[in-house]
Amino acid sequence: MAVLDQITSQEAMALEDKHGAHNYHPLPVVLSRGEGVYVWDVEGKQYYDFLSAYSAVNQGHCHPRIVNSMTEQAKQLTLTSRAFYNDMLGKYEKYATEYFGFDKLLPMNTGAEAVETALKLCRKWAYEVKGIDENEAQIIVCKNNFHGRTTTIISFSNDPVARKNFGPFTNGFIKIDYDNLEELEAALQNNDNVAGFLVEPIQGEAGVYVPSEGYLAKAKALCEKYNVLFIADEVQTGIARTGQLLAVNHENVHPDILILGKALSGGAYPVSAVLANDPIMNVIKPGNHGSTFGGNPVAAAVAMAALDVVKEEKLAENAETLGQLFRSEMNKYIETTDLVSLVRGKGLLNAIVINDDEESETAWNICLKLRDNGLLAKPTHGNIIRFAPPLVMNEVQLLDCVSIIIKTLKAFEV
Ligand code: IF1
Repeated sequence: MAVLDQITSQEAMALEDKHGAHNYHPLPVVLSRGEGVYVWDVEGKQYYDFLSAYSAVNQGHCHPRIVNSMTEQAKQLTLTSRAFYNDMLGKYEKYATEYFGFDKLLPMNTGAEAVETALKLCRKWAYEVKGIDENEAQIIVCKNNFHGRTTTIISFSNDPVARKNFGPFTNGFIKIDYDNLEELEAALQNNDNVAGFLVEPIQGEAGVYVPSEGYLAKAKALCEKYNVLFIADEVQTGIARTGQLLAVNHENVHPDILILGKALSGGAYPVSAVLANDPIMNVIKPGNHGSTFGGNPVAAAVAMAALDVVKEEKLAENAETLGQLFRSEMNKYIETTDLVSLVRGKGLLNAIVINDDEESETAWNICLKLRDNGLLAKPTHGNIIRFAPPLVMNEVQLLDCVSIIIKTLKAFEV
């Protein structure tokens, strides 16, 4: 079979099953085209995309501005490595540092790489600026976190499926409850070796847990009090997803280290970044860190286009408005049923909790039925379904999606 031959959904799934590692359990739908808020399967059926590749496609599928920036740059120069300069990286670094308000940017490719970069940066700052004894630095993390899948990152995960049989693990992490300032202060005040606090402004994979109002601001203040770096993982919550450019903007928090990924490229290309001010970022010297593709010209071009689109199309404002509409419409339905216990989220990062135990198949079966009804979403854990459409959605489309979701849920009411 020639690789580009048109194949059926069944053939595509069979190929992956036979030739690919089984590291995912995808919803059985085979996509072949995307445009804006829509995707189409190989048989030509159209769907609303309500996952946005886990908030990577905030700007909509195949946004012409972003695709064009990628193809134009790809015709010119794709990769130099950092052994040499190129004419795109400095322009991108200037653009992005001014865009987010930091002195410097360290370019990487995936979110996990950016998280690893932030951890290394925080530790090096701890030894060379704060003065912690070498190899004694501790970084506080939150239980039920998700920051990626590298061995160090799963070392501080408490998800058994992500951890089992991948040891031995990396030391130097303290786990506390999310949204618990008392535990954060207790971990800070009794330990001079704390270098940083790594936190998701909203815990995405855990089930879109929005912390109490003021949590992020008070946590940042505690970090300042104890000379500890506040590290915001905005890989999923950033780039306008929650109704502000960054989720920390809801509380006017300026992190010491900012981690970006996913929609930094609009989902067109792997682009991630770590941003910090000079007193922190300048601990990094030549040879300390990097990657072959980090800061490549295509990534630079794509990221600048993707960030332009966020501002020009007012995606944060749209996410805020449509998110409020989504939650208000879902709450009206929730009042009429026992099937769904709540809807929660910020902007267009939301989730519903199915009134069933974690092990039940209900959420999965609802997502299969949503697929049949023309909308794609996927459960995070057991009984929680995340809803995260592209931020370019309009009100008519959103209300159409709400009616599909409610119609589907009603079929599961007992
Ligand atoms: C999977 C969800 C999971 C992230 C945050 C770093 C990363 C992610 C806050 C790492 C990645 C992706 C990974 C993907 C599913 C998805 C995800 F929360 F978005 F749904 F897993 F939790 N920080 N999240 O959310 O970025 O290396 O993937 O570019 O691994 O199954 P990455």
